[in-house]
Amino acid sequence: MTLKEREVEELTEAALREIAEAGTDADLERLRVHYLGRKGAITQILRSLGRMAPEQRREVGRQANAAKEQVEAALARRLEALKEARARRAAPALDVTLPGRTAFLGRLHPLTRITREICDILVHLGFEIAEGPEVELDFYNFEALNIPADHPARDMQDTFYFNDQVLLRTHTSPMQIRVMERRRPPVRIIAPGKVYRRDSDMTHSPMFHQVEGLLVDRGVTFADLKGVLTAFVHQLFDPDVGLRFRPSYFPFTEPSAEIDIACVICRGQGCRVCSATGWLEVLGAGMVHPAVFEAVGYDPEEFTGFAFGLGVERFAMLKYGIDDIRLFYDNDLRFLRQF
Ligand code: 2U9
Repeated sequence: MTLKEREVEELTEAALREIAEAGTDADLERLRVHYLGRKGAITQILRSLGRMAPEQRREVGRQANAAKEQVEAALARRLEALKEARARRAAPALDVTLPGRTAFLGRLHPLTRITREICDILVHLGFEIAEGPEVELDFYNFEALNIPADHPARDMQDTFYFNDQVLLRTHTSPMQIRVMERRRPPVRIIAPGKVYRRDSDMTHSPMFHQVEGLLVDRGVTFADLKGVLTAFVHQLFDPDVGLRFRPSYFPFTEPSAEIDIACVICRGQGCRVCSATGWLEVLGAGMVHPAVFEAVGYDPEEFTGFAFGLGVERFAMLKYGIDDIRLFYDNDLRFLRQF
């Protein structure tokens, strides 16, 4: 590097350093004149090129032109930075005394809340949660549950079919069949989830939620069913609520029962909600039918079990005193905010 070349290099470095340190527009203007003005340092070098030997002229010329461009760009950048800093200082200061913005708090849907309450109690009693498909095969939804081909539940009036084998599950029971197919007893499971039936009015929706339970082992009796379901109802509603087991019929259980609690509205006196009976039906249950065990390859001589089922919407309506099931699905905030 020649002496001249070193001089240009040092000049450029000095210019860039001074520009970076400049604090005002006037400083920058002074620097521009000093380096790029008519008598500026870089200008003078460019002017002196004509007096140089051709070899040196080419090298110093290239260097001085590059220096000019760099210094021009640095001046423009620093001018812009100073302008931005002034704008920031001019902006109104943050007023820390202003009240904060209200955060909108979400909350759980009443059906989610009650489903969790139901499942929590049953999990503490020793049941495991089992979940599975809503689109089911006829075998799991009906056949394996001892529901014969001519049963009214299989009618097109009651069930949503995709074709003659595939349907929307009408209860969560197919899940218990699937678990029993895979595992040997003891089995203690609950199956929460959406189910579908062709039904729609104030108390019926084409999609609703169930929680069903199944317990299978050696030596399980109806006394176990009564004990578990009594503990469950007492925890969910009220430890003092009256309870009665009524004989009933389901194809998949024998014997079967329906379980009523003393009306939570009138405490058994008789009102509109309990249709003047003083009782509210809350659960169906029974001892698993031997034909169901045979369908999954369990020996009904070796194992017994009980099963139960409940409608989540019905529970929520009773617990919160709601008279129209459709309120759960409208997503009207005036309704949802009450929970
Ligand atoms: C298997 C064997 C038996 C589940 C049961 C009920 C009785 C019942 C209804 C309550 C209101 C359905 O939501 S609801 O409409 N359920 O009354 N469910 S016993 O029985 C089973 C399930 C699975 C393998």
